[in-house]
Amino acid sequence: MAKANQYKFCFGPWNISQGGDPYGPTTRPEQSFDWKLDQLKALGFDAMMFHDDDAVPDIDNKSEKQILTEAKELKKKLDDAGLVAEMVAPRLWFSPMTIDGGYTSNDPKCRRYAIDRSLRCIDIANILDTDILVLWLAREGTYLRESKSGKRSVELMVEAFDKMLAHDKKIRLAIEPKPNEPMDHAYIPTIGHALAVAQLTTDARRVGALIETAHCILAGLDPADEIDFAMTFGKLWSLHLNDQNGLKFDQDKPFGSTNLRSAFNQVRVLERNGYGKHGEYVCFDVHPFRTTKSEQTLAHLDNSRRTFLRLVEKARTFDEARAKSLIAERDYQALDQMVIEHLLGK
Ligand code: GLO
Ligand code: MG
Repeated sequence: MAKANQYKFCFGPWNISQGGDPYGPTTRPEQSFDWKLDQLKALGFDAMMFHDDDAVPDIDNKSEKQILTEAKELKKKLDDAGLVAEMVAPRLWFSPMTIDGGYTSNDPKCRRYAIDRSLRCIDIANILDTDILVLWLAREGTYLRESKSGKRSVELMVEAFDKMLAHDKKIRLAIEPKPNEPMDHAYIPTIGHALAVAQLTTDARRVGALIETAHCILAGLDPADEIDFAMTFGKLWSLHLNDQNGLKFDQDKPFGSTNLRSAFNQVRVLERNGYGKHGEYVCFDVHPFRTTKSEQTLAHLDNSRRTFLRLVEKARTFDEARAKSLIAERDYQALDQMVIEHLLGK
């Protein structure tokens, strides 16, 4: 198996979830943040991802000073555990102020709230010593096409991104595109959209992307191609590997759970493009199944990493020379079978 130290791994506290869905209550008890951090360490992961309110709970009811104090306490806790923060993300989809979107809300007071909260989130990122602010633009879209203007919404997002870039000269914005859910349609549905919007900002070099497997599939796209596209621009700064069975709600299944060949192709392009060489992490944005019992509440994380590492080995032992000659002969039939047999093993 490929050695774990060739890639660095992380997950977020929300990835140890309780199994609640819109049709039924939770099926596992909630665990404390400290317990989750201990498990991350025990599993041998390297970093944790944070929403701003994972780092500073109840953030909206705290003063700026209190936010900074609590962020410093968290930093100490991470240092003591020998762990780091991979990124911080403003959770702009819970508050009553973001019901109709954050940066693209039709209400200027709500837009102000979204920007202010994002700037506080950058302050937290500074204290936690990460330069990545992840922007999953959950409610930047519409339920009703006539309720917002697409052009105006893009302009509002660029305005908001510019304020963040000006607030801190080192922060990098990693846009996490998703085509739908919770909204009917989102304004930045794919990596292409994210990188195009980056060009409109005052410092395009500091606006890049995070790719999530499930989000690409929900957009009807091939996650490996999306990864290749972002890496061609040097803009893949983080990664949420998971899996998704077709066009439905966002499932966040373990990596490789639905389509092993697609997972192999994602790993292969990561290998080919040298993902991780500039310190990027492999993050698993996965959830336990609702049916998972408490005793197995961490298995989806460990399993995703196991599958990833097995696929790294598959990518490294793939007969590239033979593949090249089959490509030259345009014998894609044989190439297809070669991939299948390689994945099936001896
Ligand atoms: C949901 C997203 C979500 C984000 C996380 C970080 O579909 O994938 O899990 O990755 O909130 O911003
Ligand atoms: Mg994600």
